[in-house]
Amino acid sequence: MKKCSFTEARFLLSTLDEIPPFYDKDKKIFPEVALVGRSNVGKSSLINHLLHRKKLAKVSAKPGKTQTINYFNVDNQLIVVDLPGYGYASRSQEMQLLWSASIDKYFQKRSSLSMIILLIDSRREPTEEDKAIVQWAQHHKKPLLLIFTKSDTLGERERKSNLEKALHLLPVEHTLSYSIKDPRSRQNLITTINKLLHGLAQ
Ligand SMILES: Nc1nc2c(ncn2[C@@H]2O[C@H](COP(=O)(O)OP(=O)(O)OP(=O)(O)O)[C@@H](O)[C@H]2O)c(=O)[nH]1
Ligand SMILES: [Mg+2]
Repeated sequence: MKKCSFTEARFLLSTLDEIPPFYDKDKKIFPEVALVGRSNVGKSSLINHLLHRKKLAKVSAKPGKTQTINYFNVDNQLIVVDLPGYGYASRSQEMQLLWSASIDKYFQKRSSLSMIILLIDSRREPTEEDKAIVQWAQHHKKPLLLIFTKSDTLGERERKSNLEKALHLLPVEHTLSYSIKDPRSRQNLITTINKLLHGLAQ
């Protein structure tokens, strides 16, 4: 895959159903990068920031905004996937079960899944679900990037100490801190995604 510049993005589909992978015009499967993490961690905001589009993914100050799996085509090179967040207790149990089943199914069945981006709020401790995602990625040898979101909400010292604590619980090789208020976050993320996807192709 050539380097992806994240210049052009287009919404493809919003569903909880299992769907076939997306193909390019030469019938090659597009690699997929999925963003996962607890509700309100900032997945949809990060997608809008990364793709330079204010309202491509739905964002809310209240948890539980993204209720389906959303697929976006980026530069006709890869697919970015916005998943519903987990751990949102006020949602009905039925919806929670439906979401966790859909996320599980996505991870188990999606042959085009090439990279997982797990988001953790810089201010919060990782959860059991976060641990399960890390274990799943490591077991299935999927490239995994851990992103500490909302880094602008903490001072440098607190941010670093939280990061160290989280890495103790989630021993992950590739990490980034991210703020949608900092354009450098976006550039670092683009470089890292390209590096991890390229490593995969070698
Ligand atoms: N200060 C700050 N706030 C952020 C940042 N990223 C996201 N937020 C805020 O966090 C809230 C939740 O953002 P979303 O992007 O909707 O979170 P989500 O993970 O998609 O949530 P679900 O769809 O419920 O899973 C919004 O109020 C955002 O404005 C950030 O870098 N800094
Ligand atoms: Mg969302």
